[in-house]
Amino acid sequence: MNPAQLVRYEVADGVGVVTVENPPVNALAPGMREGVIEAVARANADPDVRALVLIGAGGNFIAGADIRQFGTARAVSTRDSAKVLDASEKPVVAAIDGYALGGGLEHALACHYRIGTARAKLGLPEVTLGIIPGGGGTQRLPRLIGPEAAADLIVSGRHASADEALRLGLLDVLTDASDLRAAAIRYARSVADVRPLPRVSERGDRIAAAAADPAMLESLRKSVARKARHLKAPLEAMACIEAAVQRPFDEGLLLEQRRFAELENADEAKALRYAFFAERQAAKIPGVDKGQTPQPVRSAAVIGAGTMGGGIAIAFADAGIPVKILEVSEEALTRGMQRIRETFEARVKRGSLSPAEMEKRLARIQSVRDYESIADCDAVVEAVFERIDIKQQVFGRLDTVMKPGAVLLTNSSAIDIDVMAAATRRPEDVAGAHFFAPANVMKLCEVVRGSSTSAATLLRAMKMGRDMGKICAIAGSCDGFAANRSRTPMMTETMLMLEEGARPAQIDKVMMAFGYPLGPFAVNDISGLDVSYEGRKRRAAADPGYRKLHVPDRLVEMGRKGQKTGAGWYRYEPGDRAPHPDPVVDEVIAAVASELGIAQRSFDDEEILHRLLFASVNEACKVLEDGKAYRASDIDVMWLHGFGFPRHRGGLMYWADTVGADRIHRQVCEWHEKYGRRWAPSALLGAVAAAGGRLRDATGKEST
Ligand code: T1G
Repeated sequence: MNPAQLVRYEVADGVGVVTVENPPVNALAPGMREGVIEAVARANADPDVRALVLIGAGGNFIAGADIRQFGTARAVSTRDSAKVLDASEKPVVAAIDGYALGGGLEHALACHYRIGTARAKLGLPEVTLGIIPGGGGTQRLPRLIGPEAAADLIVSGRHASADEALRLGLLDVLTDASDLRAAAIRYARSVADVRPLPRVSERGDRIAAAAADPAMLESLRKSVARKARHLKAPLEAMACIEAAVQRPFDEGLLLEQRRFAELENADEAKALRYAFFAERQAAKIPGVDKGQTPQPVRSAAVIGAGTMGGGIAIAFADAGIPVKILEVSEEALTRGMQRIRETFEARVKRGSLSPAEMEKRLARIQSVRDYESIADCDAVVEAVFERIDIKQQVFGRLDTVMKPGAVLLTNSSAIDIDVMAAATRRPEDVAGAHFFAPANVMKLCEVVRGSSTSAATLLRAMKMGRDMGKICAIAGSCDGFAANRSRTPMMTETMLMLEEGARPAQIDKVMMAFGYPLGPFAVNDISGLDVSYEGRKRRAAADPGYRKLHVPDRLVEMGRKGQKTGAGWYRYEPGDRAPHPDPVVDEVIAAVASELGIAQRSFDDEEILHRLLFASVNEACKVLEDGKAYRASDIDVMWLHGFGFPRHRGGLMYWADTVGADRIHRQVCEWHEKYGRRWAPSALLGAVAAAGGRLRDATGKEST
């Protein structure tokens, strides 16, 4: 958009109305801040204007700085335009509908009054991008709502609802007027003569108590440090909040400015920006018109009340979508419903859900025992036992009963979508909706296209996933699809390194130091060792050269399936999820190693990290080569949201570029010589390495 059109100024009823417009979310493009500064000057110079309103066009206030411009010099910063708003001699009212985020909220904080609609969402999400608010947010927010509430908002980066914002004092008024602009003009007229102007930068009342209570700040700082884990930005934000409490406004502002500049070009911020755009890119299907708007899924069914089925049903209920859960056996259904109730009760106990809200969500989940009862649902997600014959039977039934136009989805984690599609007379309506355990917690929904899946089905499945609060990315159908297929080699190496002398606790420690919240063995204990057991048996039967994983196979055969059986890679005390290393596992490892004649040796941390992640980088390249993902960045999104890959490292392929494709390729070739065919280098990896290119820019071959 032409910068001249980004900011409109007009006078209405003696009020200067400044409207910013940059669709879709009014991100702060170059020219916008200048336009605001100019409008404030005009209004102040015009004797017929008594007050100002700052408002966004198109249902949003301002969603912050334009993230694409980060890392480049800005002629005029949010700090500058905020300063001009703050200093205006005539009162300025921010009129907030939709998003007021980052630099957007900072503009609103620099105004003298804030009026919002029920749709307003206010926040400072900068730390999620590896930076801190840089337009005075760390100084004004604590002065307006107190340091504790400010630290909560700034360090979490979350959005506050209009109700919460009103409660906190972030909004002065919540209006239910249908015309926000008119309401804001009326409000501006009503406060036009109030002097002195209530400038947030001059307020001292909300920080006075904290200034006199260093112990409070100390405990706040500790709590932020605990939550920050591997991130720098939350700690820097906290330092600025402390300055807001202890120092004059201008000094705090200077500190904020310095810290902001240091963070903006650091690796953490670059990786987090990449992740932001990778997520949005993943929502796009190449060659499919952006304008197509799929019908939302308003009612859903889940087949199977096991752990996955229950988790998916909870995710629907959490999103406000009514769901029927079908299980033919009465006993299994009762058990499944009981588990669902327990999951909600645990949340109530933790305080993250009120008992009334729990009942509302439970009421959205209806248990049924026959297929006819789900016939009218918009979508069905099959989550039964991972066996081809059972899946075929289920899809045959669904084809008979489901209304025309319903999307038929499978939560299978490995079986070819075409197998299920072939059991129906509507293969174009069949796709995968692969959730990750626990399905009500993990954000990823891998949407899997079979060879006949229509674009309309894919789009509707993606919309369903988004409406469930999930991040979706598309994979082609193949064993393991894109997410698990690219992760399997890493899991294989974790197991084989055990045979060579590494221990689960050591490997988990390395991966946690890298930034994972849990190590791969602890995660495997949660998802269940038995989940991959069947797949391995299938692969071994199909491929005589398949390298068997004796250690996990034996553990499963001993009944050690993970947390659900009280033991897996670790031992668990009843009612406790803390993993304890178990000598029984060491004995199994020693027995397998001696049977195979493998000598034991020690591993250093870098070798562990590289062996695990290079194996997966190589496989991810093969996924792209085979056309089973559209883009390398989609695989990164899958790793971030399906496997807890540390976000500040961008994603698997983004991280790989920080090591270098060439170095990875050389190492993969070396391990290929040493360990054999499972390390066969990907041609794509070789090509990117030879060209000195970036893996993150790689795209998938066009085909399924
Ligand atoms: N910059 C550039 N593009 C943006 C953008 C932004 N801030 N926000 C959204 N977009 C694009 C996005 O890429 C997508 O484009 C389209 O808008 C719709 O977004 C000084 C320095 C507002 C909650 O962190 O969190 O201000 O893919 O699909 O689900 O302190 O976008 O269609 O081409 O996400 O309805 C702070 C980031 C910056 C807000 C809307 N601001 N945005 O979610 O739609 S730091 C943010 C969001 C800052 C100051 C500092 C979300 C949203 P395309 P969408 P949505």
